[in-house]
Amino acid sequence: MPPSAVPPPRPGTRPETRPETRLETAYDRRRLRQWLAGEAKADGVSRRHLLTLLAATAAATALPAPLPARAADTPAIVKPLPPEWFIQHGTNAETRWEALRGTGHHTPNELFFVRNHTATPVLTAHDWRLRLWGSGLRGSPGEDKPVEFGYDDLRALPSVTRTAFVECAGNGRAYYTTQQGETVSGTPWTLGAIGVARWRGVPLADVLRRAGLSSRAVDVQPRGLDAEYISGGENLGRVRRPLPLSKALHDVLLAYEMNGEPLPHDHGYPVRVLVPSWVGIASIKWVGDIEVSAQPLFSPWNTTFYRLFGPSHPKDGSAPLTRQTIKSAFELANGATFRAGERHVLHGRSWSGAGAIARVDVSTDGGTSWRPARLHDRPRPDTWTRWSLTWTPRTPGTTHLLARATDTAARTQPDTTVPNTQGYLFDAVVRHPVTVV
Ligand SMILES: Nc1nc2c(c(=O)[nH]1)N[C@H]1C(S)=C(S)[C@@H](COP(=O)(O)O)O[C@H]1N2
Ligand SMILES: [Mo]
Repeated sequence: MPPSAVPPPRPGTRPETRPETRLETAYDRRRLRQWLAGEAKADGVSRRHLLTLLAATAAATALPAPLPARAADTPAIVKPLPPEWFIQHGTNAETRWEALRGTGHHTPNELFFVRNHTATPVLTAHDWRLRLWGSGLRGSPGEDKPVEFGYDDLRALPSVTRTAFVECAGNGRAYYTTQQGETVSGTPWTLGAIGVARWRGVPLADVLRRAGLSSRAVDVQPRGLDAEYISGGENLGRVRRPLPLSKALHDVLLAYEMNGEPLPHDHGYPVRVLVPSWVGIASIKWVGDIEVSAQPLFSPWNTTFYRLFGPSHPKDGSAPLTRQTIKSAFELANGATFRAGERHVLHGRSWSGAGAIARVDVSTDGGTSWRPARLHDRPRPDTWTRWSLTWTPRTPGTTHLLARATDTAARTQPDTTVPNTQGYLFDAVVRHPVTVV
């Protein structure tokens, strides 16, 4: 985090009880409006820094009652994480690709990766409310007088079921280092920060209309009920990220079922946002409230995080990330062994945020020659396509398996990805090491 002119609230303090913070926030919000309207000079403060600052101070003053503190030894993830299924990274758990072998198109809930900024809150549907508020609703209801929906209210509305992946923007991040020699920050996921599920829920568009969506609305910002996120000593508030109204009205769900079961605690029970084809951070779990705004919204999750920074990107970063990139993975352990002279069937999956998968080419000789894989799913957007290819290795030794996908938007996986400091959106062909014995 850049140093900020406004002192961050000390962890454990209730910032909203500090009157000076309220004044600062009112001031900052006015400045932000003026600045966006071209009236304020940034006085040497970068756009990124200013946005970060405003987002952090706004968050600190607008919090629902904090959750009770968790015991220090309470695990961040509720479901079992057997080591043959998951690689643990702190509060996160990555699915092992070899564990997906033989599962169907949809990832079983028990196997689905978990990305938690803090820890899974165990909530009850009975007490849960969705609160909608802000200047983008008719009458501009404040946070203290929101439009409310209970769990049963949502379940009573017409539902939609759709298959979609949730994939972390940092999926594949480890390969920036292992394949490209780059130093990047963040969880070193290999390729297992993705899962595909059948999500059932209510279109966000229907709930927004029932809440009194105004024609002036431009952004919506769902916020999670998990604990506030503290990063670099700064309290960034609860996990939240704005979404343009156009996407919110297009295909976003308030999901309460995952593969035919109520959402598991770790995946957002009782209700999560599901934003098809976009980076995972957009799909806010344990959603508690949604700000609907007539002005653009900012949070650290669209200013500091989830933009591309680095020498090859604009000085203040790229636009906030939206669609996921294109990737492929083998349903194999790293260093899997194969008997020479025998016929093997290699299995894998490819997916893209920009369209369906049009073709997949596989190399079993480290990238020298390529053969098209057989596709097993009718390619569809927002989900992966399973594929296979036969292989009869001849000579014992180590080699690399490579898979390169092309999507219906004509994107093909490159040999290298232009790096960014936070290691997002890796899309290069991954070299999967195997041994022939
Ligand atoms: N409230 C809340 N929502 C969240 C997160 C979080 O930590 N808190 N993590 C986000 C990120 S970064 C990702 S990749 C996805 C992961 O969803 P999953 O844990 O169900 O796989 O949830 C997103 N939604
Ligand atoms: Mo993520």
